Amino acid sequence: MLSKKIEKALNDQIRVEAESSQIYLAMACWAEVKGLEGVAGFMYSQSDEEREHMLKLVKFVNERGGHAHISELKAPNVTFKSFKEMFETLFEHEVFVSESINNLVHISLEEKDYATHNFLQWYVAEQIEEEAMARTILDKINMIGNDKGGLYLFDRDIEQITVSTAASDTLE
Ligand code: OFO
Repeated sequence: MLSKKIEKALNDQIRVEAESSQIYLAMACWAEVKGLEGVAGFMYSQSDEEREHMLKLVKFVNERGGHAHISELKAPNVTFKSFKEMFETLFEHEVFVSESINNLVHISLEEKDYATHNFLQWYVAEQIEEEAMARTILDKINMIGNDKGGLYLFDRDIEQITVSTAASDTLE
């Protein structure tokens, strides 16, 4: 059974994951209308992943005697000055999500809710991956600079970018 405090914190995280999904969906649309098909594909799948992160939390809350709360969401940014700015935003957003997960882990320990603590470890590992991936992408973007040919190759190859981290093995 979830304490009220944990239930509220998990519901706040459900909203964060849902907003993440919207943020990346807006990025996918921006990239698609700019003709960056690869970047758009990458963002569409990031958006789907965030929805899965949200659903995993929804099911966990409901299965543990709580009630997952589906709320209104903040409207995401829909335009960007450059694709570099877009990926910087993605990176900053993932850092924010990691802080939010860390805060949740902290509350689970305070509440002595070890089942929730255990459940959250998947998110801790996932955030290591997502931050590493965003950092790798930003490094590549900085290398490209204003080179149009570089951007063409980046757009072609982005969906193949995978990052292997020490946390990879713990993820499904
Ligand atoms: Fe990319 O954040 Fe979900 O967990």
